[in-house]
Amino acid sequence: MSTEYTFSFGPWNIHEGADPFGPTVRESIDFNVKLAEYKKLGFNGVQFHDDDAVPNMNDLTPDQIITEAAAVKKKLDDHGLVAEFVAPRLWEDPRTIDGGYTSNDPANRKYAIERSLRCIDIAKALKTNLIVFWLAREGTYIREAKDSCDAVKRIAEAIDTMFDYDPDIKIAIEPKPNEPMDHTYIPTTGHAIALGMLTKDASRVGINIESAHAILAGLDPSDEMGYALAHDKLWTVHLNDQNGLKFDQDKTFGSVDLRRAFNQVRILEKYGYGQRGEMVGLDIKAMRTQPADIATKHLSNSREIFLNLAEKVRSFDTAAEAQLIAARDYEGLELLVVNHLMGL
Ligand code: XUL
Ligand code: MN
Repeated sequence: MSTEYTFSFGPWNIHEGADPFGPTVRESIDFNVKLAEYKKLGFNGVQFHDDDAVPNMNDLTPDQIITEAAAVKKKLDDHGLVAEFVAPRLWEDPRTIDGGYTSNDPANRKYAIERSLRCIDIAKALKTNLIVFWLAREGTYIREAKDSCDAVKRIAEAIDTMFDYDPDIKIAIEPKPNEPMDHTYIPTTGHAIALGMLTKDASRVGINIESAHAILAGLDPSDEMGYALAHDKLWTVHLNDQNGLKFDQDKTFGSVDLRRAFNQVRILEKYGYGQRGEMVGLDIKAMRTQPADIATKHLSNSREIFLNLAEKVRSFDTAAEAQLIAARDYEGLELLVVNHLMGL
């Protein structure tokens, strides 16, 4: 059965182009204007950070936060869009400079947990039960600064507090090995799934695999997906691409390594990803060079590349593939794949 894919991206994927060495190069686009772009670009799902939905949330009471989030839900309805997930943004506040859940300062840990509970309130108001955890600053710049055993337990305890707060939410951890920290405590899919076992309910902890993060960990994104699928834990994805080991580039899906992208689509197709409502999420930034009026092409292009690769997966000669595998003729298999991707 061919999957009818539903695509999502976050409002931060339409952005001003600032980098650590230079200022913004494009005007900020209002959230409401961005929402109007989703359908035109072929997307139905909106990914949120908590403060994408309620920008000034640290200045509001819990009730005010819920009221503002409910107003955003109404806007989604007006545009025929749905919220895919909400992620607590725990990496910008001064209290999270040295980590949120893993900060050495108990007051800062308390802030991180309270902020996460407000994130759940926003998710509920937006009618999604999925929370994504990018554990940005839950790591170290130097080994001696924190206790890694304590840190892992503290993340699990924070998850337990969130599970106690709301019986319906599920948490999809988005592992990333580095950046902004030198090392993070939950760098890979395997770490994230095992972390779930330290919580009170492992069945509520799953995975969001970002292609670039897997590549930065020196791993193949499609194998990471296979690992999560084997555990029935692949609850969402952040597809993009990455040119080697450098900063997290968030490039257009398939733009660096088409075969690596083909293999991601191939495993998603093979295991029916999307047939239980999982969305094909993108986390892609337009190049800084891209003029403002065409700074959404990275999103529609990535969607197009994904769908074209899905066709490539469906039209692959699987009989020839099986024969070559049986003969252990992997050189032959290599040529079969490359020729297929070249349209030969
Ligand atoms: C950071 C990253 C985040 C998460 C959501 O590298 O990928 O945008 O996807 O918090
Ligand atoms: Mn991401």
